[in-house]
Amino acid sequence: MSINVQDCEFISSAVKSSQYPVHDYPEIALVGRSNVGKSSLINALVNRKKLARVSGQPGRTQALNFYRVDRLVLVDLPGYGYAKVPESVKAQWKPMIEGYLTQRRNLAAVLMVVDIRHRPTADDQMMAEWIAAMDIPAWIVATKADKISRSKQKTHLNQIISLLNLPGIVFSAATKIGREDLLAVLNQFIVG
Ligand SMILES: Nc1nc2c(ncn2[C@@H]2O[C@H](COP(=O)(O)OP(=O)(O)OP(=O)(O)O)[C@@H](O)[C@H]2O)c(=O)[nH]1
Ligand SMILES: [Mg+2]
Repeated sequence: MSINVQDCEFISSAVKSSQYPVHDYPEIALVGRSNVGKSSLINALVNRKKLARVSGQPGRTQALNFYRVDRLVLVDLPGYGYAKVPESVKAQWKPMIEGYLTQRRNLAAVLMVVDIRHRPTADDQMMAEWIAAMDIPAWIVATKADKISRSKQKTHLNQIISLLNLPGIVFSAATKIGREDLLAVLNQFIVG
């Protein structure tokens, strides 16, 4: 059976584990640098403009946000690697992201979102290594594909895959290219 994206809702935000929602669904976490398009990806998946909050300002998502989509929960994690965020805020992000990824029992898979136009940063490489070491399924979603030509999409994706050592898919929240591929990935985690 395939995922019913129309059946979706915002559950809650959390800045610490005691605030995580209690449920039995598998969670798919979205990690990635600030402003890469994690929240936009969620909206594109469910065909809504405003389920997840998107903004032109990087560093917008400063908490974990939980969205139920059918019998899965997507978790929008705060973006890392944005220089202009105050140190005090950055100091809170790392434990927020790492705490979630290491402790959350519901965690079933990770989607690492990167901008297809750019070479992954040192932060991205660290995150990818870290995810690989966690031993749970993970994919790179190379988004903003609408910003480059089709031929570049292929070469860039291959470069990103070889640097980060994870399987990858091309995506665009603007054109929804790759949406079906991503839904196929998510379908694997629907139980019952
Ligand atoms: N052209 C294009 N723009 C996109 C795409 N995805 C996101 N954007 C734009 O990129 C900006 C950042 O998008 P967000 O979805 O807020 O990014 P985020 O990763 O959630 O950012 P943080 O919450 O700061 O970590 C917004 O201006 C979006 O409209 C895409 O696929 N194509
Ligand atoms: Mg966001």
